[in-house]
Amino acid sequence: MEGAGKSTQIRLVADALKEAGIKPVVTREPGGTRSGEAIRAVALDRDLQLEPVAELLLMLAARSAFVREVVRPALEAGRTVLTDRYELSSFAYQGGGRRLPLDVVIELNKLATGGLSPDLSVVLDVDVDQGRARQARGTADRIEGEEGAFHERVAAAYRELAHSRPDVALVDGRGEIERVFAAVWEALSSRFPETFPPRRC
Ligand code: T5A
Repeated sequence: MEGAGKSTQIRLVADALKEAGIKPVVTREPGGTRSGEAIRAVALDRDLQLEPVAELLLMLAARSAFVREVVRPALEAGRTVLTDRYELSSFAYQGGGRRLPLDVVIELNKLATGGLSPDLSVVLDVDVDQGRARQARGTADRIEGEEGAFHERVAAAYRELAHSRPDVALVDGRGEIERVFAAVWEALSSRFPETFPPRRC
């Protein structure tokens, strides 16, 4: 969700991994490649009007390059990849928020990723207004600037996905940064203790 603290938490997880001797590949979506950053600029340009389908296809075009240029080579080299947003954002924003049929979004996403899904997606759950208040900096981009009802649909879709999929962990993102980090690490550590060893936060 917007302003939920993803960038903050991914930085903390990356730092903790480095302390444990693992240097992760940290990246973000849309973006992470030259073409992806160019697509990001278009997709988030508040001066453009885009149909929901066009928005989805832009996200998927960026993802296709991202998987080919960043994620697959990193995994093949044995690296751990942490990404700030991935396919779950399309399911929640373009499926839930824009009301595109979720089964179609999922199928098209498979085409873009070649079926490469994350081992785990962590969703930071915050109240929509709280997240947007945290973001209060500069001008809102095209998607951030959507009405509250849109963001509520996105949040509801994330919660639904978290409840229905075992590869999604829902973490309460409302507390202090360190407390949220402890919960994020626990979600990772309980599933993948060799990569994310238990720690006393
Ligand atoms: N999108 C993306 C789609 O529609 N479909 C897709 O398929 C994909 C991949 C991307 C946009 O694209 C859309 C969704 C998005 O609208 P983005 O930049 O990735 O945009 O997403 P944003 O949510 O806009 O990212 P932000 O950087 O604004 O939010 P973060 O990363 O969630 O939050 P963060 O960590 O930067 O924190 C924001 C502020 O809150 C503070 C931080 O210090 C910072 O000031 N903060 C806290 N304050 C109090 N308590 C805490 N626990 C805090 N955690 C962080």
